[in-house]
Amino acid sequence: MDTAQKEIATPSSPSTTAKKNGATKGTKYSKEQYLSWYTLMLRIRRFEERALMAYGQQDVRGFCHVYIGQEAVAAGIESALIEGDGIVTAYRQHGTAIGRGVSTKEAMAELYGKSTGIVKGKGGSMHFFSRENKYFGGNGIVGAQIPIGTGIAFAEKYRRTNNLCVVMFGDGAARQGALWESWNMAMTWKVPALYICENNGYAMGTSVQRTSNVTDLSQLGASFDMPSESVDGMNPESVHEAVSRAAEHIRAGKGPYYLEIKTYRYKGHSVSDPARYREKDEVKSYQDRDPTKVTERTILDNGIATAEELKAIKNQIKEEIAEAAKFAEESPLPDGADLYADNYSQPYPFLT
Ligand SMILES: Cc1ncc(C[n+]2csc(CCOP(=O)(O)OP(=O)(O)O)c2C)c(N)n1
Ligand SMILES: [Mg+2]
Repeated sequence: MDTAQKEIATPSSPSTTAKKNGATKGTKYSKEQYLSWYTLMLRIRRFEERALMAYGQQDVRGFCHVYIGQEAVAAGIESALIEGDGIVTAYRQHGTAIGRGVSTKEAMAELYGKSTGIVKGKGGSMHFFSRENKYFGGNGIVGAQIPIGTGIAFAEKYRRTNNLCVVMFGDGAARQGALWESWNMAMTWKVPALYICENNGYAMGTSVQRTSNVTDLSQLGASFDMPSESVDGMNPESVHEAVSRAAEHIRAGKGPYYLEIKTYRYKGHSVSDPARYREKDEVKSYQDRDPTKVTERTILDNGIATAEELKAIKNQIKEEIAEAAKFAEESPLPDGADLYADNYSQPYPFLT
């Protein structure tokens, strides 16, 4: 990881957060915590704005699904986890990966398909992976990560660790059969899985209302007796609190927990979607509650930090993202000879 990035980006250590030590007067958390959320959300936002520009200029090709609007989810999850917890998610994943500690340089280089990318330019926008950061991807098949994450959680239980696996998916994936099979097994075996549905209201151009009789997606856990909550996803504080509650339950050995986190993507499904299926007012109503702005207001209104301190963070991020883009542009393309390296395979009959 980039050291410059680490200094301002690493979420507060979980113990600091859990004890809520040093909370600024009138607020729930410490200055360090608020600035950490703010910095991470801004880093993700600026990274993706720069990535969209690169796609627009055709410096980058292929798919690109941005997370803009959803940053508080990644930020609130990270601050509530402990060392060794894992995360697996879908293809709208740049923000989650950066939250895990993937540097903006490695992330940007991956979008450019360069050999310095987080998976050496072989994955692209949807398939980051970082064993070091216990980040298991990045999955392009809707819902595919749900059984994978259930298996990772099973492994934690099998190895008797105190860790859990966060298994993230969208409202569209919530209707995949893979989820129902995984949840049944996860509850039966009480594996340490935290299932998180990022309900941004749409699966490509289709709203939840058009595909689901039950539109309160927090109810989906009921038929498995899985503890479930609905959470405001436009604010890192509410996400952090819900994830902390869920993690406590899971670490006590009581099995899976499910959070439906209500959020919104400001942009279309991917770079090629003009998002004509929704009203401008709807988008604006969420932008008015923008998580970076809400957090900035909390910080300034409560005197947690000064406008100058926030300005310094903004400038640092601006510089960091410009450097990441330069790094990606100047990095070499992968060597064709590496094409078959790092592929996982076993000789038949596979499970020996
Ligand atoms: C199994 C499968 N079916 C269909 C698709 C095509 N597809 C890609 S994204 C998507 C929508 C998923 O929406 P959601 O789960 O809500 O995630 P979001 O894009 O909102 O983050 C679909 C249908 C796919 N990639 N995989
Ligand atoms: Mg969705």
